[in-house]
Amino acid sequence: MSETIISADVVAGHNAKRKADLERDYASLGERLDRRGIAIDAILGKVEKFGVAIPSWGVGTGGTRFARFPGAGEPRDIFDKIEDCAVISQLTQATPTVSLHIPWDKADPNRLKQAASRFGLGFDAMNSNTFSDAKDQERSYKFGSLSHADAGTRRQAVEHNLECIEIGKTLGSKALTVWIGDGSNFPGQVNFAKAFERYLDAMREIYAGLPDDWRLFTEHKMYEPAFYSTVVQDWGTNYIIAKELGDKAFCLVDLGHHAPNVNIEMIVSRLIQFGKLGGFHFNDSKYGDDDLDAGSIDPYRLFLVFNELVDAELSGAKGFNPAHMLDQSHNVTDPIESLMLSAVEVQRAYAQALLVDRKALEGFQEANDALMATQTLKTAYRTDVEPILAMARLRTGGAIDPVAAYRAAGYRAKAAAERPAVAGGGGGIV
Ligand SMILES: [Mn+2]
Repeated sequence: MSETIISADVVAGHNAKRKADLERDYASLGERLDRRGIAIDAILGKVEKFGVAIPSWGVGTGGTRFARFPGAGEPRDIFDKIEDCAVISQLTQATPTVSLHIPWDKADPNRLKQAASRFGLGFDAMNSNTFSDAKDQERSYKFGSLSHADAGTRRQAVEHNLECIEIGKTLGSKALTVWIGDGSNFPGQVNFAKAFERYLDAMREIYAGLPDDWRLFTEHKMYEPAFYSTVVQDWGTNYIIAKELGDKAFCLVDLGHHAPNVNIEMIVSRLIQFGKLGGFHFNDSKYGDDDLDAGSIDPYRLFLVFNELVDAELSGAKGFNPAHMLDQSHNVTDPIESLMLSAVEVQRAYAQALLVDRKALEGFQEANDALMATQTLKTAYRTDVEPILAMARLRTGGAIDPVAAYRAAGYRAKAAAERPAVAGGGGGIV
């Protein structure tokens, strides 16, 4: 039995006050879904099994490009971060794994493993960092890393990624996510083709170091920190990379890494169709890589992405096994509360997508009935699935209302007393 950070009595007391209402709401929703030919318990079973990884950097207070305003009780190191992740996991029962970022989270891998397993947590994809300089690093990444003009700098970046794989092996991770900030700020600064060729060569070396049962995820981002050109700027380039590298290479889709109004769900469909969807960094944005809570700006888009995922799941798309991760960074909310709600929003989009009447949708598509086709999606999206999500939490030991339980437990105040503020803290935008 894993340890819990919030007292089990607090969670039990919280749930006891809400359980009767939840049971009524669940029964009522069950009756309405039954009329649509949907068995609520089958949806509940799928939701209970659904998990999304917490990024270790998400529990620290992030920043804007201009300033960082540290919050009370911020984690001082990776061990504090693991405790915060354990709270999220305990109350939501939707986040069984943590995704580490090296070197921010560098520590003895055996100690890390022990710290996580205390709370029943596992490790998701490892994340490398060649977009900023680590302390005592020999060569700078100011002008790039895996695509750098200097062979020694590229070598250093390759070695760093290989080290991330080594650490991940001990932790039981099965994937490496690579995002680079390489690019240029001025026309003429970089030769596009040469930079991409250097990147591919470096990635081939990293790929060669991948264990057989691992996957390599590459993450595209349309701009920033390089604003004129970016080496891995969109899903097309990302697809080329995955194709060039081989069967263990897949594309990672960070929802915030696209231009506003881009049809991300269609990108997801394309990557599924050609067997190259690796996974997600879920978040939301208004303008760019805002790293806001999942579903906070456009929950319908999150649903439409899950509509594609559920379609692939139900149709048994070959090799379909996307990794679900959050990626967000906060300045104005308590990161634990934000991450809990993001996990719930991702789960909500999944549950809603499970409600789509796919047979009817296909019929409307075949008949060119645009109005009824789109209404079929809306019917699923408009269904309030909160009783299913809350019931999943109740049945698996979480809290019916995770934020209310978290606030009642006074965890942040306790953390603030135990963790004096430190400089740095390793937040970031990824
Ligand atoms: Mn990301």
